[in-house]
Amino acid sequence: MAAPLVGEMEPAAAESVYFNEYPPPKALPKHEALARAFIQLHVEANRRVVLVTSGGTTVPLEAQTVRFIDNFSAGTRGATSAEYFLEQGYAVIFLHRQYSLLPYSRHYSHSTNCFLDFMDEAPPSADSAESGHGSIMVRDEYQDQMRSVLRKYRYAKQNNRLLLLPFTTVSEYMFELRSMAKIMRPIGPNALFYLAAAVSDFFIPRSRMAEHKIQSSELPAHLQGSAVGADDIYTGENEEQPSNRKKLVVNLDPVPKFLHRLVDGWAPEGSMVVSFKLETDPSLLVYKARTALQRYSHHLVIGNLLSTRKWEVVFITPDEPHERWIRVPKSKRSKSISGVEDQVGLAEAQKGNTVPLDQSE
Ligand code: PAZ
Repeated sequence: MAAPLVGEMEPAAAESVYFNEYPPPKALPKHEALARAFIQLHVEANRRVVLVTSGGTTVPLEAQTVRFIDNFSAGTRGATSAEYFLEQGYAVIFLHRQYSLLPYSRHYSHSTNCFLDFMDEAPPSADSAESGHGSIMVRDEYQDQMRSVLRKYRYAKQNNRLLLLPFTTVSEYMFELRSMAKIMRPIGPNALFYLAAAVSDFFIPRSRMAEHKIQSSELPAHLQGSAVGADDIYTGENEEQPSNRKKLVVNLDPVPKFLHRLVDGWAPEGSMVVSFKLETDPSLLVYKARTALQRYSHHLVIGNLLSTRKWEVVFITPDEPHERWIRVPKSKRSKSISGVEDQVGLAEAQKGNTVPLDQSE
């Protein structure tokens, strides 16, 4: 009989197999030290602390990674939600995909909202004309918005309310999540887990991963061993191109679902756990969100569809009404500088800027 896949084992066994297979991320000890100091500070202040996870995890195809599988998430939901939690007085541990959107700076990043478009050179003064170095300033029309974002950012930074911790791969994410949950135990019922990251569902176990860059063409016999070395990666003849080029067939295992372990083991007693469920097929969304809630017995699943996620979500709860849709009406959807519809925080939507789904535009 074939050995069970780690993603199919019961949760405690999957945890020990999975975490023994991977070396912990190099940055973990530093992140743990930062998180301990952060938690101690906020325990003393009796402040609520939320762990927000944000952005997508990668699945490396090689141990010395050249190629990896990724997903669409830019971290908009996580970064936006973190700002709203900060506004509500929470301290935020922001566990995010490296280089994805961050709270506050997200307003001025990437090509849709490039910070350079908000800036101008000040008119030359007598001094600057002489030196040739005039000041740079924010354009008049963006002063108010930028001041408001800057003040909130400064407040969070100066008051130690925001801890930024990056991850890249799915295994780094798992190690970080487990450590942070355990470090948050002293927070008790003041702890909240808000799991908005898009975590890979499939991966190549470390034991079956190629060490080096997978080769796309035939190597001389004396070099073959060092280049491939993965049972999982089949580089067979490419029938459509009968040359020495190879097909790449990748065999992925299911990633173990550690939400069980978070709810029943890692997280502080009495804490609240909110997870997200993303689908593309509208007919599956509520079913999948309900199934997740029943399976992991946590507090809330927020369901969203890829195409409408920026203005429509469904809250699935164990208690009445079990299913509640929140939609931001068209007129309230904020626009970025380029006119692209921006993410509106769920908190904003819940403040009343929403209409029931059946009455919406
Ligand atoms: O990062 P983003 O704002 O583009 O997307 C957010 C999201 C859709 C990844 C998040 O809301 C979510 O649903 N996360 C869970 C995904 C899942 O594993 O089902």
